[in-house]
Amino acid sequence: MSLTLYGAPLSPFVRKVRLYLLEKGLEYQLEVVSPFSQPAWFREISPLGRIPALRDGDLTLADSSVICQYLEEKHTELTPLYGRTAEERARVRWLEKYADYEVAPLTTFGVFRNRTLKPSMGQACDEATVQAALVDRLPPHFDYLERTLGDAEYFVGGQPSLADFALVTQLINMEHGRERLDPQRWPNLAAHYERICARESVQTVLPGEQKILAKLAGRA
Ligand SMILES: N[C@@H](CCC(=O)N[C@@H](CS)C(=O)NCC(=O)O)C(=O)O
Repeated sequence: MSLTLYGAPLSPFVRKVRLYLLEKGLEYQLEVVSPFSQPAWFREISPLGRIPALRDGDLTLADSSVICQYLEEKHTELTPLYGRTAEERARVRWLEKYADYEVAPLTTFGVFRNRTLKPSMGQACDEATVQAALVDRLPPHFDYLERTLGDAEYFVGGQPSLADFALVTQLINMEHGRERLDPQRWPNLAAHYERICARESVQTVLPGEQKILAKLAGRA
């Protein structure tokens, strides 16, 4: 039975699941559901009204981490993306949680929402919130992530994992808000961002996102 992913391409959490599915080679169809105008039936699948949600036959699930971890356990025959040992799995989950709950509120709900989404909906950008995120609040997180990555290519176990994709998906939203990591200040992290963005999975989703961004810019 094929998988249906519900959500909108510019959501970092939807992108995380799309990258996961592409990296795993799992076929899926994207059914676009906007977080701003959801059909009534969507709450049955996602009780909190958040995207993404997934349908796999009779099973429906909400939350990007729950979805990816379900697919990981279901498809043990495919390349692991949550680490290969208990220790690696714990580190991947920690970094995924860190990206989702510490980085996302700043990169996505601070920078991207204000710079890109709000103007497209006729609302003013709160530049003070953007600057507070960029100048005060994000740097300590980037310092921690820079130290944690060190000079490794990937965060955990020498191979790509959800730790990499969960962070990069947030940084893509920051870039959609016209801000990038400073490579002088966070050279390892900036190189890691380029490395992950060069992957086929990311290159597959970005052109569609650029088209949506161009439409949003036309409305601003
Ligand atoms: N922890 C959730 C977060 C999902 C989330 O916050 N999605 C946002 C869009 S990026 C949303 O649906 N917001 C609408 C709302 O909160 O009502 C996940 O990982 O899926």
